[in-house]
Amino acid sequence: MGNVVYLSGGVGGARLAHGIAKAVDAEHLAIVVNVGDDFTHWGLSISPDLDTVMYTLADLADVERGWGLQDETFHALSMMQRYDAETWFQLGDRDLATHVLRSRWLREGLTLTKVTARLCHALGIAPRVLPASDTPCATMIDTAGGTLTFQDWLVRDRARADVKRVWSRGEPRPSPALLEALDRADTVIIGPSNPYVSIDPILRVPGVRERVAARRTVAVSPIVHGKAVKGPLARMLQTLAGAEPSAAAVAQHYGTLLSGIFVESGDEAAIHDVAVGAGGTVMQTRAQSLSLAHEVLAFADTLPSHRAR
Ligand code: FO1
Repeated sequence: MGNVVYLSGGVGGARLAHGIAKAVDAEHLAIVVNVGDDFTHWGLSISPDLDTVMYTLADLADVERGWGLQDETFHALSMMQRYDAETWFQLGDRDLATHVLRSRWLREGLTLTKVTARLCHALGIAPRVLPASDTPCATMIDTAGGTLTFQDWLVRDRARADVKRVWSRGEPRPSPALLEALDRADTVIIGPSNPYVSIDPILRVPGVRERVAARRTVAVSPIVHGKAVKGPLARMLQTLAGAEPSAAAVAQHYGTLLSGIFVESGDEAAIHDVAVGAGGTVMQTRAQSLSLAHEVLAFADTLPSHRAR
């Protein structure tokens, strides 16, 4: 399988990152993570998708919640409640150490890539975890009631408003490490993440889409039997693409970017112009994440190793 770049966002993306990191040697793997969810909260720089990947790879993640740390307490949060401060985004006490250190190092002038490398090194994470951009590029959600930042829409308002448009605010800039990882990649795997709010923000970073398009690229469908495993994707496909939620609708969204798509067995119907692999894509255990990683990588290896440039 050579050098692999894995694109990740959200909880589903992090789940498969765990299996990919076990299936691919660290020196042949780079995990590129969405930073469109990032925002400032309680005066701290929060990078939810980077933290979800980091905690998952370090086996510290709270598995059923999908984000934050296991064995977490929320005493700081309850004190914030007493001060009548914002508590809609639940930052745990152990989780706060990550946000405090990231915020301090960013203030000291380190890039988000460097900050992430320090945190991952301290947690004993071997593969490179690379932010999609070293500059802010916040995902914005246009709704009938106005424009919301991603976390306000998803968490504060519980994704109530229908999405009319998703866009990125800011000038995203890829790190040299990110472009070098893509230049060396033999295979790009797109995780079972929300294409609109987790993967498109990565593809919009200058230099990323054309490198992915020029390589063997396989996406893992985040829709299983017409339903999103987690989050608002099913409704977004209806409102943004006018499509009923399906693996075929996801393949349609990515279009010619993909060499192949890997779907839940039984979801192969109506997928054209792209190779289709199928297997068990729901990951409740680490064993299922590892077996899915092996199946996806084996499927990718059956596809032409490079694309017409
Ligand atoms: N998601 C929620 O739905 N509610 C929360 O209170 C919440 C807190 C939180 C704290 C730290 C963190 O890293 C992630 C957190 N998330 C929470 C998930 C976050 O909204 C992510 O952006 C989603 O997982 C989508 O990527």
